[in-house]
Amino acid sequence: MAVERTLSIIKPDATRRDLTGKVNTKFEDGGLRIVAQKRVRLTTAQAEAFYGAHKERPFFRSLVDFMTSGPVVVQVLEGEGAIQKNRDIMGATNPANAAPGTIRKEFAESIEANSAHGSDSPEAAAAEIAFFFAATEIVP
Ligand code: IDP
Ligand code: MG
Repeated sequence: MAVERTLSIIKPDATRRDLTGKVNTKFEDGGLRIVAQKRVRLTTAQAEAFYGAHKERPFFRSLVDFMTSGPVVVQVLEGEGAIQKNRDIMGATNPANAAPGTIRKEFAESIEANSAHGSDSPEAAAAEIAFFFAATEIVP
């Protein structure tokens, strides 16, 4: 398995409850290194663009409102098979279906306010990392 990078976002429900450190511990304990990280407040335009693939979904407007409701921590995670590993550490989208010990099982408030985002493919990871970070901001 090759070393990969993936884009992670600690969502507003988690920053509001000061869970950034606990989420990061899950990543680091799971073999992912945080090679870039910044805390930002997304604008509506940024959130709409980032979730553009979901534009036709019924929850799109609510998701944009949620993602702009407070600070997020955007980060690049690096490691062996990082894209799938991050998805495994996050758990299922709906916390009701997430496995024990996952971020979403332990921390998520709802299917929408589910504490973390992770890229779902190499193509998405490359695009999402470039959306938030310049190459010079990623320090392996
Ligand atoms: P993922 O984050 O596990 O990849 P996606 O299907 O890509 O899940 O959905 C993106 C985000 O949209 C989810 O993380 C969640 O915040 C929100 N979302 C997904 N499905 C629903 C839903 O049925 N109702 C409300 N929000 C949803
Ligand atoms: Mg997704």
